[in-house]
Amino acid sequence: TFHHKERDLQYVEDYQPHNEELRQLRILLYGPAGSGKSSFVNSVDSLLQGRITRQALVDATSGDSFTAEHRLRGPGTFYPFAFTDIVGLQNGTNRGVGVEDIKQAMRGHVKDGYNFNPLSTISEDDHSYNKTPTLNDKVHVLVCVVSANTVNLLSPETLFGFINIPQLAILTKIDDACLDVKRDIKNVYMSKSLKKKMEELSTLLCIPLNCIFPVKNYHSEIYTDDDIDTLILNALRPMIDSGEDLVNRL
Ligand SMILES: Nc1nc2c(ncn2[C@@H]2O[C@H](COP(=O)(O)OP(=O)(O)OP(=O)(O)O)[C@@H](O)[C@H]2O)c(=O)[nH]1
Ligand SMILES: [Mg+2]
Repeated sequence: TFHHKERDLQYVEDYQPHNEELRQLRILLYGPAGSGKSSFVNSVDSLLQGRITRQALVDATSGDSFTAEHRLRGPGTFYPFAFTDIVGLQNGTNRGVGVEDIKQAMRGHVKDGYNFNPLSTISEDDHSYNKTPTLNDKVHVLVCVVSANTVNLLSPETLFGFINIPQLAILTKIDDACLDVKRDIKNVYMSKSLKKKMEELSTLLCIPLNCIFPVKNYHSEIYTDDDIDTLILNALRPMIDSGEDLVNRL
């Protein structure tokens, strides 16, 4: 798994949606504040640019905005996949976006600029409610972002049960959670504690273990690194593939 960087990177760079109506695959990252959503977007951007970039603001939870849109610029134009990040409701707090609203957003009913309210869900009368979503308004892949040191803080609210789009998860901050991984990221698949976290997450979210990807985000690095890139690609490729599969099934 640590030898395919060039091949996987090429695959991602060459990706074009089969369906010509699709402008971009929309990948929704949701997870608690501080779980590493913005850092993941930056990490993908850094991977693609080959240098550390800061496209999304890290540590920037501010005011009432619980969502952000991120398109990634390629050599000529934008890549045909984009990330939306949504702060999920957390245990014991009133901050974040509830599951019902996230479901509405996934179906394409929530227009850009809508201010999510943790205490109420969007109604069909709201002017930000899109009554007739098209393929391009919908979310095509749902990714749960959880930090390896806080898996158990995830609220049961985050359960989506049966939804008609592919669901994956990334486990971030694996360097923080495991000393062996901090020392050498290649130890990731040997770590018993991380394996346990991934199993916990799999049970909690009811998604199979092979849909959960350990990631170390770029957060303090000055240069990109092949091993970090490899894990990011291991997570990114299945996101693209499962989104592409979904669109072709619709
Ligand atoms: N050690 C380590 N730190 C990380 C990693 N990913 C993110 N961080 C740090 O965790 C903190 C939170 O990361 P963000 O990317 O801002 O998290 P977020 O999910 O976007 O948070 P909100 O926007 O508040 O919802 C930052 O200080 C990051 O530098 C990681 O893989 N390893
Ligand atoms: Mg963020």
